[in-house]
Amino acid sequence: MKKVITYGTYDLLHVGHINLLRRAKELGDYLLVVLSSDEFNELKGKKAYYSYEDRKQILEAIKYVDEVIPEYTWEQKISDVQDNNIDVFVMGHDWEGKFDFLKDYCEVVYLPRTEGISTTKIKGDLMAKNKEQ
Ligand code: C2G
Repeated sequence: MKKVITYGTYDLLHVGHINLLRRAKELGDYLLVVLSSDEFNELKGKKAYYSYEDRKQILEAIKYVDEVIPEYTWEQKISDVQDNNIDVFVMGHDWEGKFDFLKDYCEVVYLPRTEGISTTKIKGDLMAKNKEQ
């Protein structure tokens, strides 16, 4: 069984996330998503709208996703890959090169992002709409 791993906050789920998860799953047979905890989001300078538990439940409902575990630190990736017998690490190309150290442990793939959509854009558009009303 070829196991794939990817990481993220996955807040306010949108087609960019779904496109990433679908293509990640296509690279293997099992997709493990390591989901940023609320505390780790603070480290990343992100404030998710949905709690970790809600974001986890939403991800677990996606047919491409086989398992969701928490991301607490930047440093857990090597042990995550080893402990879960991962074959392929996947991230969007906004992270191009940042995780190449994992090439000693598994294949590393950066996929093109979906243009024109992001959680930040969604939040901004909603705020602008509210101001218009
Ligand atoms: N993504 C994408 N297209 C978009 C938006 C996001 O392909 N329009 C991808 C990102 O490249 C990432 C995944 O969807 O691979 C999740 O995006 P985020 O939730 O923003 O994740 P991020 O904050 O980049 O977390 O340790 C790594 C970090 O946890 C990555």
